[in-house]
Amino acid sequence: MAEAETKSIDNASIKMIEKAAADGANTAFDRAETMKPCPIGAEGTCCKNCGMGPCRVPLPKGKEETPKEKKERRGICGATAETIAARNFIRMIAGGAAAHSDHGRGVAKLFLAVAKGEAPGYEIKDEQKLLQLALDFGVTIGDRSNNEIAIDIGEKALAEFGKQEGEVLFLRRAPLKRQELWRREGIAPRGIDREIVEIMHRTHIGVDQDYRSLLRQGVRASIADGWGGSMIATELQDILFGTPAPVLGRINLGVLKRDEVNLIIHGHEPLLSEMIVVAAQEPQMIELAKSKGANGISIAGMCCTANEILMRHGVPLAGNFLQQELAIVTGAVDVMVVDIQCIMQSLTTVAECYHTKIITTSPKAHIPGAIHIEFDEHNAMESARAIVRTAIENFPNRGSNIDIPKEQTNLVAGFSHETINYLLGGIYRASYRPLNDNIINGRIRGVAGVVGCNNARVKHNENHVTMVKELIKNDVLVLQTGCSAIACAEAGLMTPEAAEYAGEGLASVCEAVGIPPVLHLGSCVDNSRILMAATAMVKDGGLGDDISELPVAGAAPEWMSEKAISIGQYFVGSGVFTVFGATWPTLGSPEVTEFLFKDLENICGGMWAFEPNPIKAAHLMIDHIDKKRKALGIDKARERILYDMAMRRELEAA
Ligand code: SF4
Ligand code: MSK
Repeated sequence: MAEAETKSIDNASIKMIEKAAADGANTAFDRAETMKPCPIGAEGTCCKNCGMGPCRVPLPKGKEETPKEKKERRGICGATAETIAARNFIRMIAGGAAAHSDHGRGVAKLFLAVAKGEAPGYEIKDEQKLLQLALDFGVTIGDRSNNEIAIDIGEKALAEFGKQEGEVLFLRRAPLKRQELWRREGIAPRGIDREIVEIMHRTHIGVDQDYRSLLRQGVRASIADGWGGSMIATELQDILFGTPAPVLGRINLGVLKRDEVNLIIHGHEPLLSEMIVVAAQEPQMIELAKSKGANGISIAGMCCTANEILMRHGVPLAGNFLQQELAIVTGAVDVMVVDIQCIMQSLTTVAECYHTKIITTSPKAHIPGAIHIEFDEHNAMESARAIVRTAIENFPNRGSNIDIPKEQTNLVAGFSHETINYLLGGIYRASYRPLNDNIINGRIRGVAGVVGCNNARVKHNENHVTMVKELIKNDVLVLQTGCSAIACAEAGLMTPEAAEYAGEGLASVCEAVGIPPVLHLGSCVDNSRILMAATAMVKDGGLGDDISELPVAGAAPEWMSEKAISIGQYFVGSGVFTVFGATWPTLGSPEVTEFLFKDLENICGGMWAFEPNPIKAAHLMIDHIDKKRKALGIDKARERILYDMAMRRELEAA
């Protein structure tokens, strides 16, 4: 038991790590022990961009490098450690931005098909948001039907990906000062695909060989992700499936049911999972399940698909990235259906120890050993029914080796940017004014976006929960997405009662508005909601003219994916100080690291930091928030409040 306890802070996961060991199922927790990272690659100084390499140019350890040695420390083509580290870093951005944006493209294609009446089963659910987007995109509303408007929006959205000139349209949503900065610095993205392709071109052997211009292109591509591909995904998904509103849910492996068919939906896109949720409720499916001896059909989510269906339907959430194999280890999962991103190839080998069937659904994501039932937007309901039927048929094949941990926790999710607006200001005068006022009067010190993955190199969920508790204790309101949101929800931080962990000022606001101190904003692409929330704070006034002036900070304390690097870079590129934990991929080049951690502040108003200790990282964020409060001249208000509290404590003690 002691060994499993060193791998996760979550009791349900600890139990399943133990069970996996007993069952002989090899998981990421085991592989992280046997597979040690290459120290040169980890620091970003290994290049394999051509057939003469790989070339390794590590920083010499334990001795001062002479200027001659530094000059000669190059790859065969002459590339320096700076060039190699910068190329590797922005190739990560390209990978992450491509993943988010291809997701956005898929949503735009479905959106257009729905508008044209070619995707039965789907409909436009949020008319208000449709009309808002029409205004943003300059689409005529007049007396046209929703579908006519939606066709124009869908075509404009799709065109954003292949656009060659001009600017990504959603840049216009940013504060004016930010737009001007992007244009002045030459980092306003022209088209989404173009910026990603340009990274691949510039990083080819013998093209861009100045780390500063390479890194600037990285910023430009990341902005195309956050304010382009990801924002398109979020906006169009909201119009198609409904903009999330607060919803009560349950979370952790304990949501699996012993007496029901368990179907887990894992990945990132809500396109098919929305249909699976509907198919599982059809009377003929429930009848079929009963005929196989089950009491019903239970759907649970995993990773970001989970966040999507939780936010809109309250579907229970089984866990985050490092719990995907552990769910199968329960022995109670009849089907795990996956789409794209963050799906471990080992799911099929873990499943061999049990009865679970793995079903892939995306034409872009196949896994040997899985069943492939391809998602066809023109016939989505049929694919969904086939998947549900497969799960039901597999229910009788469950063995006796079943152990579902009892752990499950309540959470409140569904905090879209619009919902926060309504909750704070009321439906008729929706506004961020109360948030800004409480920041100005010091009850709320600032706002932090804490996002990102699990990383098998650090104890599962520990950094997320420790950092977020420290932030709310210091009156910082926390906005979350992705696996970080799942980690904190599992720790019980997403209920109004969690205000007990918050400082007095933040707790008083949470109690007055009726919100938890930690708000769940959705999946990885929904980090675009955090950009919109920050923009709304600027536009409401009193906190400066740009995102970089706000008392806000970002973090991904257990990041691992390229998408997380792209997200972090667009936070920074939008003016937000952003701290990553776990590991940092440019430490082999002090110049590149210095550019990202310091010089970028002069270009973007935001910069990166790396701090693996989550408490220290939280205090870097708090210090930054205090620095911004001081610059805004609102630091005194908070000091007064702190003085009052101290006085009160003294009085109580007397
Ligand atoms: Fe080596 Fe240059 Fe080829 Fe990279 S591009 S592998 S540094 S020769
Ligand atoms: S799923 S990108 S592990 S957050 Fe979005 Fe989680 Fe990171 Fe994947």
